[in-house]
Amino acid sequence: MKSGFVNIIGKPNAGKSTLLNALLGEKLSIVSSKVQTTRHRIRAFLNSENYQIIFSDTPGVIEPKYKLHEKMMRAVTASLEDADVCLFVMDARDQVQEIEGLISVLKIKVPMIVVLNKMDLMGENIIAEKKQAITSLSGVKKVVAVSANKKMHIDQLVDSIVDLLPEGEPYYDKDELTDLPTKFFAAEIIREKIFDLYEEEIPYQSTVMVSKFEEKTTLIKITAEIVVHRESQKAIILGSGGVKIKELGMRSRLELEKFLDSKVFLELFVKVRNNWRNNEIYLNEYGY
Ligand SMILES: Nc1nc2c(ncn2[C@@H]2O[C@H](COP(=O)(O)OP(=O)(O)OP(=O)(O)O)[C@@H](O)[C@H]2O)c(=O)[nH]1
Ligand SMILES: [Mg+2]
Repeated sequence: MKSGFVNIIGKPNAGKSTLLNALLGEKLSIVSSKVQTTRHRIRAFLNSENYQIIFSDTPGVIEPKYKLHEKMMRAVTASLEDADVCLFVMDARDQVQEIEGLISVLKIKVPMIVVLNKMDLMGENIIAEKKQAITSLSGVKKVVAVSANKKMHIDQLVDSIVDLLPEGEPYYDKDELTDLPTKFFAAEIIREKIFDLYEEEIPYQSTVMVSKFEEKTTLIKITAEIVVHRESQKAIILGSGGVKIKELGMRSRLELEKFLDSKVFLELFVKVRNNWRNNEIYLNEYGY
């Protein structure tokens, strides 16, 4: 039996969360075409007869500009220290030199697999060239080219991970998929829809908190609060005559029903909390 901790890191938008979902065969971590979607470390387990892999998806590596960013980067640094294997995910379109720089800044000490993601966007020759260039970088044990959203070469990647895992018994119950509460994922799903539906600063200056999660006999009743920086942003979230928030509610509810495999009644409220991203008390309250 092999078991161990595998942390997924890389630049924003490299496809880390898409990769986690592909590895699990289940959508757990939220994904968007915008950068800085993931804000928390998300732990999830992949079990088989002879291994248990505990994956951590993490926020993209960035230079912190406000307190929320600092907390996001703490999730990354923590994940560098407690892994058995590190999956460094890069977009196949990124320059090798840039990735080399980032790897050396991060001082990764555990065995590292570089995942050349989005291989579907590049020609085979370029992928082969990049693979070779990265293989020679110090600390790199293996390079695997994949497409996370087309689910190409995912099995190959799992095999490479298992090769590097230490022998050991499972850490978590085999029936569990994650150690985070369902309420957390409910809030994340709504946040994903905010990333899809709103532009500019709105996704970055808002967060979602589930204040009530009640399992009734025929449905789950969820009450969530969307928190923004300013009154003007509240108006944007609502949209004229409330059309935007209605759309947000509908998209969120459909995805929540899929995730929870139950009918959902969803109630959304919008709250203004001036500059919450820089306020320690609010950040704590919202789970950061
Ligand atoms: N073409 C292509 N697009 C991909 C692939 N994997 C992910 N994407 C897209 O890349 C974008 C970013 O994906 P995410 O999984 O949210 O990236 P991330 O690294 O988790 O981003 P942050 O959480 O912001 O750090 C989304 O639009 C994905 O659909 C891939 O293999 N091929
Ligand atoms: Mg992500």
